[in-house]
Amino acid sequence: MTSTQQQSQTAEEIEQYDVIIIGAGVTGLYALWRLRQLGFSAHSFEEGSGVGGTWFWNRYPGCRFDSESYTYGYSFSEELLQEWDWKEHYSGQPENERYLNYVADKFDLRRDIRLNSRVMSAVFDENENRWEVVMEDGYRARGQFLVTSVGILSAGYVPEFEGKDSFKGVSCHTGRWPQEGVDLAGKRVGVIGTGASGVQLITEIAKEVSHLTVFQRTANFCAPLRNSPIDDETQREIKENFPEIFKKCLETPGSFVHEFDPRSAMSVTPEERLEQYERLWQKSGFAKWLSNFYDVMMPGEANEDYAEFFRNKIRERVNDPVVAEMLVPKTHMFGSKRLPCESGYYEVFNQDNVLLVDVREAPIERITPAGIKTKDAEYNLDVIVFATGFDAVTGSLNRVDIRGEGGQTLKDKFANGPRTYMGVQSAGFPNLFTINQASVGNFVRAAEPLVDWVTEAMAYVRDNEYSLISASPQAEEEWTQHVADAGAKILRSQADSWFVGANIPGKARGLLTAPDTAPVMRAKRDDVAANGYEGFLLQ
Ligand code: N01
Repeated sequence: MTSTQQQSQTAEEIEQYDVIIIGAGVTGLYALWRLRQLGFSAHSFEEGSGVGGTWFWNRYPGCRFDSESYTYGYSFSEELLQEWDWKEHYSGQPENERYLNYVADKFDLRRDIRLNSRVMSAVFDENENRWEVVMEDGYRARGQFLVTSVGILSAGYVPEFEGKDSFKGVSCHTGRWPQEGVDLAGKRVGVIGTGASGVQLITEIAKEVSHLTVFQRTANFCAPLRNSPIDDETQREIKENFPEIFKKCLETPGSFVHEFDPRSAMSVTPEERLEQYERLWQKSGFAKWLSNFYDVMMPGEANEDYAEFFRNKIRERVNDPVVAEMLVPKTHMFGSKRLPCESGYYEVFNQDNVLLVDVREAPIERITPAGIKTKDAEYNLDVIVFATGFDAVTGSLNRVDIRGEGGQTLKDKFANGPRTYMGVQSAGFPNLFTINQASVGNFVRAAEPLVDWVTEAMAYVRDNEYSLISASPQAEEEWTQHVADAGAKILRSQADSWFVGANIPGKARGLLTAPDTAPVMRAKRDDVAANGYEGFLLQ
C-alpha cells in the first residue's frame, strides 16, 4: 500500500494493544522485546521501510560508531553477545544496520512492527484512558500506554537558506541519506556543516569527488578515531569479558569503557601532562578525553591547556598555515560541543581539489540554481550535502501531534523547553513515556536500563491494578528546575549546540538531555521505583 492510499477502519477493526511504541530503532526494538517478556501485547510503528532508526536513516558515506562496537550492542541476551561478531572496533553503518536487522529476526520482533508507518498524531482518550495513534496512511491503533522511541537526533534540520528549492542539482541531508545512495564520483560537491556527521562524510567522499567545497561555520576539536579490524584473539577476549565491559560502562559518567584519571591536569608537571596527552592521543576512540585528567572536561585552566594541545595537533597536519588556522577551533571550549572522531579529516584539506570556505566570515546568502552564493563568491556545484544537524530531542516529538488531557499539545507545553519528571513523563500526558529524552552518552548502555525502568513501571501499574500513571505537577516542576540548575553548570551547556537547542533558530535554550551522570540517573530512577513510583500519580 502506498502512503497516499488512506486506510479506514471501523471501531471494531482498530487494533488494541497494551503498549504502542513509536519507532523501531535501537530503543524501540529493545522496548518491544522487554514488553513481551513482561507479558504485554506491544506493537511498534516505524516510519522507515526497515528497522534500525538512526542506523537506517544515516547511511551517508563514512557513517560509523564513535563508541567501541562491543560496548554499543545490546547486553540483554548472552546468546546474541556470543554469536554476533563485530568486525571492526568502530563499526560502520552497513554492519550496524545488519546487526539491528539480525536482532529483529532473532527475537522474532518483526511480527509486531508495522513499517512505512509514520505516526502523525497520538491523542489521549480520557473516557477510555487509552492512546490512539494515527499513521500518515490513515491507519489507527490504540494502546493503554504509549512509548515514544523516536530518537534524540532524528528530526533533521536544514537551515532556511533563501532559494533552497531552486538548486538544479542533487541535494540531501546526512540524516535522510537516500537508500539507493547518491552518485558522487567525479562530481562537484558542496558540504555545509562540520559536526560529527560532516567530518565523517567529508573524509570519505573526498576520495571520490572531482571537487569538494566545505562550508564551515565553526571549527571543531576532532580527534583520530584509529579504527581497526577486530582479530580473532581480540574477538575471543571481548566475548569472554562482556560482564566486565558492561560493568565498567555502567560505572562511568557517560556509560563508556573509558574512566577519567582522578588527578587534576594542573597537579602534575607540564612534562607529565604532555606525556599523558601524547599517550592518550595514540589511543583509539574517546579515550583521548574520557580517560584524561578529570578536569580537562571542566571549564578552566586544564581545559584550555588540553585545547591548545589539540590545536597544535591540527596545525601539524594541515600544510597551508592559513587553512590550518581556519580549522583550529577558537570560539568554544574543548568538550563543550560533541567531539567528532575522524580518520584523516585534516589531511583532506591538503588535497588540491578541496576548498574550505569560512561562512562565519562570508555567510551563505542563498542557494542558487547552480550552487551556493556566499557574501564573497558563488560556488558552482552538482551536489549539495546538508550536514547541518538535527532539531534534537523535542524535534522528533514535535513531528507527532501529541495531545494529552484537555487536548493540550506536548509541543505547546514544551514551547519554552521540555517540562518533564525524570525526562520520561510530562504532567497531563498519562501513560506516555518519552523515552528519547533521558539518555545521552554511550547510547545503548544508557538506554537499556532506561527502557527496563519504563517497562517495569508499566508492569507496576498493571500488577497493582491501576490504569494510569502520570507525573505529578510538583515533581515535574522540581525536576525541570533541577535540569535548569544542573544543566547551566555543565560543560556541554556552555557552547551553542544541539545539546541546548541553540542550533535551531528560535528554539528555547536549555539542556535537552539528562542533567546527571548515567549512574546518578539510574540511582534516582531506582529510588523512585523503590518508593512506589514517588512523584507519579497512580490511579
Ligand atoms: O550535527 P551538528 P551532526 N550555516 O549539529 C553547521 C551525533 N552523531 O549531524 O557549529 C552554516 O553537530 C553547524 O555549524 P555551527 C552526535 O551526537 C554521532 O554533525 O552551528 N553552517 C555544524 O557545523 C552529534 O553531536 C555520530 O556553527 C551551519 C553542523 O552544521 C550529533 O549526532 C556521527 C548552519 C551541524 O553539526 C549531531 O551531529 C554523527 C548554517 N545556517 C553524528 N546551520 C557517531 O556516533 C548548521 N550549520 C559516529
